[in-house]
Amino acid sequence: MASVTYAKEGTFLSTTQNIAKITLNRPDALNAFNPELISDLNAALDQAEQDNEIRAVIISGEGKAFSAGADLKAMTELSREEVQNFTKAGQELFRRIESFPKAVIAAINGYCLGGGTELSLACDIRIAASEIKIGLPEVSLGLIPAWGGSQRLPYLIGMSKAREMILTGTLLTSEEALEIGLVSKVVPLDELASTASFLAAKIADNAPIAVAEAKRSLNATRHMTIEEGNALELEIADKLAQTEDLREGITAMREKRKAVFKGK
Ligand code: DAK
Repeated sequence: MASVTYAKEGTFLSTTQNIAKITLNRPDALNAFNPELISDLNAALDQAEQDNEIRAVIISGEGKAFSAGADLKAMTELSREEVQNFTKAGQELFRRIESFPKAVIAAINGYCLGGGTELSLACDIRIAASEIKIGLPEVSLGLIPAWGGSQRLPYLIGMSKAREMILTGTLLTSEEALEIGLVSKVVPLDELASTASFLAAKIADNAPIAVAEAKRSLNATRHMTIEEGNALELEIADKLAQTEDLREGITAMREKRKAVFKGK
């Protein structure tokens, strides 16, 4: 996993190391995505998924970028078939992050361009350092945001702003990104990691099956009618009603103590 680093961390809320910190680690190429980075990020996600202690994941970038997008050098060296495979691999990776059974937070530092932005769009929460540049400049290169960006962005910020961003390829400042809801929080760079850890800790303190099912229900809104969505909520509520964690949550509330969830 040379192009990605993986660390397990504890937080102020837990003695257990229940947060996975995944860092894109190709700073010399501004963490641009090549096939190796995609494969390494998948391997890091495997580790986070299989580790029952991990309750939330933070993704960030080493150096002055979150990610400058697809590796343009690598792309020029690939055959047509390899480009297709690379595109599919990125799409699958970002779908995996979107439906990952644990919450994923993008802590965006510096440049967040093209595929970097598309990665962040697949995460549950995006927070940004105050000096970022974020956008989808693909059309300025003769491409489109083909790793799910043209599909997820309108859903997150509305079609009007999404069209403006994608068709002009304009990069936004952190304040502009906050204003349109592309990111939910902006903090000074030296507070980015601690803010991400704080959010991750809050999530990690909640009932893990409920968090995973809340993600599933939120993700379903894109393709379901309200009736179908309500049916899914009913199914999930029934499933959660059978969990030990729900009993623990209610008991702890009555006993005025902190709940200890086991993910069962
Ligand atoms: N790919 C590869 N290397 C990159 C890179 C990138 N995207 N971005 C930067 N680098 C490298 C630079 O080449 C440089 O390496 P050396 O020349 O030192 O070896 C190093 O990172 C530092 O970059 P700079 O020297 O340029 O740093 P500056 O601070 O001066 O400028 C910059 C930062 C972010 C403004 C600039 O690096 C830049 O404009 N980079 C390109 C950003 C960009 O256009 N990214 C692509 C976005 S589009 C698809 C698959 C994927 C996608 C679409 C379709 N299919 C296959 C159909 C996704 C597309 C995108 O992501």
